[in-house]
Formats: sequence, structure tokens, C-alpha cells
Amino acid sequence: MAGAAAKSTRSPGRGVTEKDAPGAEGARRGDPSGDGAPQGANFTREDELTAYRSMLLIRRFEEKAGQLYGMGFIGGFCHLYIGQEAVVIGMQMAARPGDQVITGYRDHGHMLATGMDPKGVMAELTGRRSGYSKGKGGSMHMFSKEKQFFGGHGIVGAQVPLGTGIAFANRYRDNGAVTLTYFGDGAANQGQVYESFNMAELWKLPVVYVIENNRYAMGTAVTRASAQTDFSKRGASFNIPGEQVDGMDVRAVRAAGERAITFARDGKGPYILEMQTYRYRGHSMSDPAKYRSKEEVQKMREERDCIEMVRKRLLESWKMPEEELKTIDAKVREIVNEAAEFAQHDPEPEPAELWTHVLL
Ligand SMILES: Cc1ncc(C[n+]2csc(CCOP(=O)(O)OP(=O)(O)O)c2C)c(N)n1
Ligand SMILES: [Mg+2]
Repeated sequence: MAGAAAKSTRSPGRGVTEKDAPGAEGARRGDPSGDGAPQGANFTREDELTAYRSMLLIRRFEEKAGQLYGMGFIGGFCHLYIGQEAVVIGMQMAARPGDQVITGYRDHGHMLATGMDPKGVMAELTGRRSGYSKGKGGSMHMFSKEKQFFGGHGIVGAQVPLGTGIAFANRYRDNGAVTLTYFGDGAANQGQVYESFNMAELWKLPVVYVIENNRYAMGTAVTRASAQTDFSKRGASFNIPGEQVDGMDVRAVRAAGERAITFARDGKGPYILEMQTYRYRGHSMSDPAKYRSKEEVQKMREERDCIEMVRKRLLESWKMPEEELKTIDAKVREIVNEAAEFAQHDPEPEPAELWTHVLL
């Protein structure tokens, strides 16, 4: 895994040739082994544990952020990633150190997945001086040069040309890095996305576009806003291959991530992954959630939850003692509690900080 959270022991997945790249035929799923694993998944026990620990850290961190928001410790916008954890963790398990990540405002999970310090992220949420942007950026505006995390962007779709630009720099410097550029189903209808696609394919830039289709853009369902709801086809007119992925199954995500990243790293150009996922919480903390039923959310939680899926496999297929999982759960809670404590007691920035990092 390309973050500090954990290290995958697996070798990279097979490369995808132009011939077998999925393109317009859409979803590529299957179960050749008959054990319920998605095609090419090959998940070891160690991989399951890595995924479990990393997804759980995001889940607990987000739950705590929601609590702190409710208590008035966090101001401004706060978009939680709960439900979508398998997407960023599967992709990070497929990436390698040096690969960059850029995303929108639903970004806490991406930061933790790249190995950014939960204390620094939480302290930024509470506006404290040890936060990643010295308490002046908040939820949507954090960066880490060290962890190759390029934000955190509040303008829907703005990260797509930026991510494409980073991939251009990779190509120019010939550094072998791939840029993972995440955006939502709503952002996928932005014009700048297609300008980026054109350039990326024209110049064969090493970028993987990860479309996190969580079925809603604020309160608007995908079917109400999108003429083409198969987002894997969105690059078709630019000859960019794409595939639909079960974004609730971390094994499927990593397998697809390996195909896409290998493709981009091999100089074959951009690749699109539509991650079919779901967010359990509202769009942001101030969402009245009148656009979907409680039953719909409940059904996803009960039947498709990414963490439960891994937990079940660890217990049933890998015969892991429940005690061991409890130890992991406790450790994760401890990390999150420490981050929350820190974020409540770290001082606010000095007033003079108002004049630094500002372009006048
Ligand atoms: C250019 C622009 N237009 C509108 C908004 C308001 N806005 C914020 S989030 C959002 C919905 C985006 O949904 P999606 O891309 O599906 O991402 P998700 O929130 O589901 O992760 C909108 C319209 C904005 N921030 N920027
Ligand atoms: Mg969405």
C-alpha cells in the first residue's frame, strides 16, 4: 500500500493490453475461481487485514468527525466518506509510493489512505495550528507534499484538470508516477473533465480517473442528472478505456486499480474506473436527506458494507479469531480518540497567521 497505513505484499497486477482493455463493453466481473472473489483479486489474509484496518480507520475517523461537528468543534463544510472506504483503500493498495492522489471535498478518507497523520487531519478540521493547513484551510483544503496528496478541492470537477496537469508533469519528468484523480458522478458532467480527457489521451498521460459513483450529487440522483449513467463509457469518444467496478468490494477495487495503474504506467495513457459505491451519510453535515429513503440506506449498510464484507471473510474464510479483530478495532479507536483529543486541545492559530499564506 502506498500510504503509511500498511504495506501490501502482492506483486502488481497484470498489464492490460489495448486489445483486452474493457472499453465500451462495460463491466468486467467474474468468478473464475468459484470462491466468490472478483476476477484477478488474489487477496491474501495479509491483504484482508490491511484492508480491514485501513477502512476501519477511515470509518471511525469519520464517525468521530461527525460527532465533533455536532458538538460545535468543527465549523464550515464537512463531507463524510462513510460507505465509500473500499474505493480509496483498494486503489491505494494498488498504487505504489510516488503515485499522486487528488480529489474533491470528500477527502478525509483519501488523506488517511495516503498515510497522512490522523492528528493533523483532525486538527485541521477543528481549525487548530497543528492542522495540515495550520488551521486555516479546514475540511476541503489540506495537502501533503510528503504523502503526494494534492488536495482537497471545493470546486466540483476542478481537481480533474489539476490531476491531469500533475500527470503531464510525470510524463515530462519521466518519473514513472501515476496520478489517481478522483471525482464524483456529479462532477463527471463538467465540461473541464472532457477537455482533460482529450489532452490526457492525446499525450498519453499517466493518469487514472476514478469516478466515485455514489449515486447522488448532493440531492440529485444519477438517473436525474446524467444522460449516460455508465460512467466507464465517458471516455469512449477519446478512446480512453474504462470499466465499472464493484466499489464496495475492496478486492475488486484493488484488482481493477492494478489493471488501470499498470496501463497508465506502461505509457498507454489514461484509464477510467467507475467505482459503484454509496455514501451512507448526507452530502454534507447539513443535508436533510429527503431525496432517498431510510430503507435504501439501510439495505446498502446491511447487505453491501465494505468493512463487514472483509470482516466476514476474515472470520469465516480465514478462520481468524474474533479476539484478534477486536484488538484491531480497539487500536483503531485509540488512534482516532487520540486524534480527537489532540484536535480539541491544540491551540488555535495566532491572529498574525491571518496575514501569512495569503496572496494580496
Ligand atoms: C463548480 C461547482 N458547482 C457546484 C458546486 C456545489 N456542489 C458541491 S458538491 C456538489 C455535488 C457533486 O456531487 P458528486 O460529484 O457526485 O460528488 P459527491 O458529493 O457525491 O461525492 C455540488 C453541485 C460546487 N462546489 N462547485
Ligand atoms: Mg456523487
